[in-house]
Amino acid sequence: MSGEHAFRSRFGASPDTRIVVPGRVNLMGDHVDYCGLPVLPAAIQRRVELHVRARDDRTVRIASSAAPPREFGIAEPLPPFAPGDWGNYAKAAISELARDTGEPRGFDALFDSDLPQSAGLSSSSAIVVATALAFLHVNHTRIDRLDLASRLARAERYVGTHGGGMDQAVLLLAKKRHALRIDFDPLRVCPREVPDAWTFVVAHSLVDASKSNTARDAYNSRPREAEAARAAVARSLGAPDASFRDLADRFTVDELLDAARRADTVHRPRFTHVVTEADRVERAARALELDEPETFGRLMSESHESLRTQCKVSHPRLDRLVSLCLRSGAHGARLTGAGFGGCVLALTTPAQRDKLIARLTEEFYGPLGVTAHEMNDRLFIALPSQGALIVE
Ligand code: NG1
Repeated sequence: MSGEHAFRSRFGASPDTRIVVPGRVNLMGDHVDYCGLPVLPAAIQRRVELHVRARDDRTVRIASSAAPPREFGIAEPLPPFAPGDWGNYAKAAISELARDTGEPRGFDALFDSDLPQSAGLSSSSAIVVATALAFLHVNHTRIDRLDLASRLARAERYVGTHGGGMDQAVLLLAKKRHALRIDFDPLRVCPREVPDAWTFVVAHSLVDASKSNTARDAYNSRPREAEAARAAVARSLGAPDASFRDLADRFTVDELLDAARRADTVHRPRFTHVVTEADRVERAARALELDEPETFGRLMSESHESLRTQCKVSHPRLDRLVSLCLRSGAHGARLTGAGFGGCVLALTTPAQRDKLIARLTEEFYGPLGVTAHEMNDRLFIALPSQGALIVE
C-alpha cells in the first residue's frame, strides 16, 4: 500500500504534504562532532517519508507502518514518553519549535521508511527533522536551514543522548552527488563533489545500535571522556580554556599526542582518536577534491582502526565486515556513525563492486541465515543524495 493510501485509510482524508528526509552515511569523522570538530558525511537515497495533514487543534497523531502509533497534545513543557520510545524523536522536534509559535497547530502524519533503523544511518534524526519540517509547514513558519539544523541538534538531546550536530545538518543541507563538509561553532557547510566512479557500499552488521536504548550510556560516555581528556591536555599545555578546535589550530597532531602522553588523564585513547580523526577529515576532504580514492580508502581503514582501538565503539561483526571488504578489493572500509553495531561503509570501484557484494553475501550474510528478501536492507550501494524535501 502506498504511503498516501495508508494515510487515507488510517485518517479518513488525504494528506496535503509529503516530507522526504534522507538517511546518511558518514564518510569520515566519527565521534568528533560533539567535540566541535569537522565531519564529512553524505545523505543517501534511503529515506523516511512523512505524509502530513494539518489539524485545527493542538493534537499530533503519528502512525507508522513499522511502529505503534503515537498521539500527544502540544504543550509546554512537553513530557516525554517512556525512555527509548520512538515518539520521543517527534516530541524532541516539537518541544523545541513550539516554544516560539504563538498558537501552534497539530497534524496527522504517517511515517513510511526504507531506511534501516538503529543502523548508524541516522534514522532517528530523520524522524526529528521530518517532524520539525511538518510542524513548521502546518504552522506556516520558515526557519533558515542552518539555524534549524543547530536547533534540532540541541533538541534531539530531549531523548537522552548527548550527540553532536552532524546528522541534523547533513539531513537538511546535503546536495545530490556531493558529500558535505560540516564545521561547527558556528555551523557551516560546504558541499564537495563525489566523483561518479567512487562506489560506496553499506553493509549492516546485523547488530542493532539503538542509541536511545542499549547503546545510550556507552555513546554518552564518549563525549564526557573526550572532554575530560581535552581539559587535562589543555591544562598541561598552559591553555586550560582551549577547545578542541583551538588545540587543532595551534598545535600539530604530534605535539598534541605528546602532550597527551604527559597529561594526567586516563582517557588518552579518546583524545588520540579525536585529534587523529579530525586530521583524517582534513586529509580525506583533500583526497576527495583531488579524486584520489586510494588515499581516501586508506584513511577510512585507519579511521576504523582508531574507532576500534582508541574510541572503542566497534563490534567484532563490524571488524569482520571491514576485513572482508578489504580482502574483496575495497579501497577502504570503516564503521559509519556511532558504532556499537550498525553498518560498515566501504569505498570500492564500479569494477570491484559486484565481487564485494557477492563475497559479503556468501561469507557474511549466508552463514548468518539472512534471506534474499532481507538482503535489500542489509547490503546496498549508497548514492550521495540531496537533503530534506517538502513536496506539496
Ligand atoms: P548515529 O550514528 O546516527 O547514532 C551519532 C550522533 C552524531 C555523531 C555520531 C558519531 C546523534 C543524533 N547522532 O550518530 O552526532 O556523534 O553518532 O560520529 O546523536
